Amino acid sequence: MNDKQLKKTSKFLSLVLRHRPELIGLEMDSAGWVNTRELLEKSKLKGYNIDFDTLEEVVANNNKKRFSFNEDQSRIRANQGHSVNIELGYEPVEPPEFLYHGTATRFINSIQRQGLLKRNRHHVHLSADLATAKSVGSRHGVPVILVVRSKEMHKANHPFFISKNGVWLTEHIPTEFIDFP
Ligand code: HQG
Repeated sequence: MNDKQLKKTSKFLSLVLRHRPELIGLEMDSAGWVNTRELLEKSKLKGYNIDFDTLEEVVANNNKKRFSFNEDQSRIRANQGHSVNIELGYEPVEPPEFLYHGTATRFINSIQRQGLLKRNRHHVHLSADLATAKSVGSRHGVPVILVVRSKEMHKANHPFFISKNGVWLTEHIPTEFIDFP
């Protein structure tokens, strides 16, 4: 399967596994898992004919490792980025000294007032490297990278989590912990 087709499949999976399972009548459990066979059957009914090999390829090769199977591959879920109300069950972990958040210049004034908000998602998303933060920011406009003093924030009792694909997550980042450029 070529990159374009894989990307299209990944986008469709992001939509149903993170945001709108009801679009294809898919049942999702409280941890975000769906039945793999049911996902394929119900996708097909809606005109997305994905076979199991393609699904495996997306899970294994998707550039951000957005999805995971359970052990016997009977269930699948998105690793992060949900807007549906589920509980991923990640354990709190101590973050590094700094984490990075890529955003767009046009949001800066508002972030200076409110801190970083999770908006539609379950968490504010952060990365451990600058390149990822820059590409995340570019999705919204002219990118700007905010440095979050994560260790200090953690010491002040804000829990941090890391998703299976290495995205750092936290509830809200007050402005006092953000270094603006
Ligand atoms: C901004 C991608 C104004 C925030 C990426 C961001 C990520 C504020 C936007 C994942 C604000 C929300 C998430 C405030 C936050 N005022 N703007 N107070 N607080 N914002 O897409 O972090 O490709 O929900 O800076 O790799 O861009 O989907 O979040 O610009 O990990 O796998 O509001 O999505 O992963 O945008 O991206 P998003 P995000 P996937």
